[in-house]
Amino acid sequence: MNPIKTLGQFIIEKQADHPYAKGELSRLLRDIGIAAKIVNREVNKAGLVDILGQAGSTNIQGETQQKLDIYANEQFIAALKNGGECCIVASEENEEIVMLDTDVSLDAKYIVAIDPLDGSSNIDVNVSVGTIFSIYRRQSTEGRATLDDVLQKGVNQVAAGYIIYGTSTMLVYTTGRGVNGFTLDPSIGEFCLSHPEMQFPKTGHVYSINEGNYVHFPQGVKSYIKYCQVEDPATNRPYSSRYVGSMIADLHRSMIKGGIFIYPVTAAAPGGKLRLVYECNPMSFIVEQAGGKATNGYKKRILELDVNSLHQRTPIFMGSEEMVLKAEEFMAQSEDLPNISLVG
Ligand code: AHM
Ligand code: MG
Repeated sequence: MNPIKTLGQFIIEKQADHPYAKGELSRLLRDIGIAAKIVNREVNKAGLVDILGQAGSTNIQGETQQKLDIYANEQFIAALKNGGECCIVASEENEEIVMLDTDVSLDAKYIVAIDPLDGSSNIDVNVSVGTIFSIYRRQSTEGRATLDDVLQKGVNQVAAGYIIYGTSTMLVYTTGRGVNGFTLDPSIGEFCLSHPEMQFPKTGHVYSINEGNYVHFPQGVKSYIKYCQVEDPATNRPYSSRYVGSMIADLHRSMIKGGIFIYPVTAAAPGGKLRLVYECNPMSFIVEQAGGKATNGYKKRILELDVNSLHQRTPIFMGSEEMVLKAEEFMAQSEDLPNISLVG
């Protein structure tokens, strides 16, 4: 029987690969792991909301119920504040950056960008949701860190990961040396290494896109969808269509089975819907580290896009390399480039 390796043990082992590391990043990852377990506990009880009380109401203990995405945001920020390794949190839930004003946090050298509960509309229907995080090193050397320290290109990420609260709960992360996945064993309350060195299959036969928006897609996306639906046994077509509506779940499936996830520009979202800093950059870092490809559909790596604002959006095409390249071919053939700067 193989011995279990916990996330904590794995992080310490990996730290030994960097003889000069002082352990700050390891502690930061550990803090995120702890907050993930707390959020997991609440997400698992979400179905009890009718018994325990809706958001905004008061539960049986007299505590006011919170929306889970706000709860998750507070838990991650509190864990990062207590840990003292992070000076700024940039979150989907906060309009502005959150400065962590403790004595130790002021000099901390890491910045964390986070989407505390992505796909949260799926909670009401008991479908997987997740947390996405991204870690940068602070660039400024004097005074307090600022928004400029947050607005770094994705290539500067030191680490990134996601937690998927699904049929089982998993934490998947990279520090730029491959991608490893850990499954939460509820009986011992630990994330245990279950998916070492995750790799995207080079190609797949599942495409993932909100096809309800079809009429509003650029011609290149429409042509690619039609390509996916044509019968061609040699390339395993027609492909299957799967769309959970939680990017983490759709991407996680693609990483294990092969596939492509697309959220293009649409008429309703002319710059794309998904956010660069805390959704697309971290997922793209993981995708590339697992041998996949992540671009804006116009042959530009997501990780190289300029970051101009905290809640900036981008179209995204990511997944198995050959599928992304094929989709980009169709994009390049069509003339209707969107009226936004996508070249970064
Ligand atoms: P959210 O951050 O408001 O939860 O939105 C992000 C989610 C992604 O997880 C998912 O891929 C996408 O929005 C689904 O959007 P749509 O319903 O437009 O297809
Ligand atoms: Mg989100």
